[in-house]
Amino acid sequence: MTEAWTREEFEKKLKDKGRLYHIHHPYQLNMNSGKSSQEQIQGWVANRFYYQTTIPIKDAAIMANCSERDVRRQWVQRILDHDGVDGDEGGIEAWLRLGEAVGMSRQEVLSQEHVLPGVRFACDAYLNFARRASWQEAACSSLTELFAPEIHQKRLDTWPDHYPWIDIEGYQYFRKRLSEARRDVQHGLNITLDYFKTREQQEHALGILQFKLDILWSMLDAMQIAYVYAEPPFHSCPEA
Ligand code: AHQ
Repeated sequence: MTEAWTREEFEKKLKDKGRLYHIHHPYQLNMNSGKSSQEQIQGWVANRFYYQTTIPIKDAAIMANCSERDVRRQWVQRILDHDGVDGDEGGIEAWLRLGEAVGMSRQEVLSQEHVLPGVRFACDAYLNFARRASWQEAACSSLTELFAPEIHQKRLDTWPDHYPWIDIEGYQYFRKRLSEARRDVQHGLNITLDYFKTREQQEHALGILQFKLDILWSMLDAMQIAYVYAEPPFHSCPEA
């Protein structure tokens, strides 16, 4: 029987997965180094809007599976952060403002007309996982946010100089996630370290985190093919 990792070893194994985070994806590298066109930035914002609107539904699915009041009292904040409350419009509204800041109308972003099949499938896979898995497994899948503050900070540090045409009001979402992600991920990490105890369970948790890394990577793959290689879905099909 392989011995379980200590809590510290397990946490390090989870954090070592950061090596595969989508901050290293060519699409993300291009955006952060100023190489992206307005169309590529708009494509990313419009496609990531589908991911953003999926998150609170995913979190509600986790809450629906969770019988522990103390966990729900904390987890509910994630939904409010995205959907908003009186006095704070929330992340989905902030993302719509990002859409306007990069030159799209709210309606164009809300219409989902730009959402690529690969992005939709990846986001729907995340939501369906959260509905079907235990709430502890779904909490574990949110741990990609261990690496999110760095990616939000990188955008805030690099995009204003690279893309002066983007209205800086649009960056409010990234600023807001810096603190929200740090708070959320501490809760998700504690749930994960407490719940996955045997070596087999710990390895399973690493597999769940890899699944979520695959989701984030696949979303950018779809955008890379459509907006960088200029080979959008069905581009090679005969004209109607
Ligand atoms: O804006 C993001 C966000 O609200 C969340 C929630 C969290 C989850 O529950 O899976 N993950 C996540 C992420 C957000 N932004 C992504 C980005 O690159 O801007 C990163 C993503 C994540 O790391 O999972």
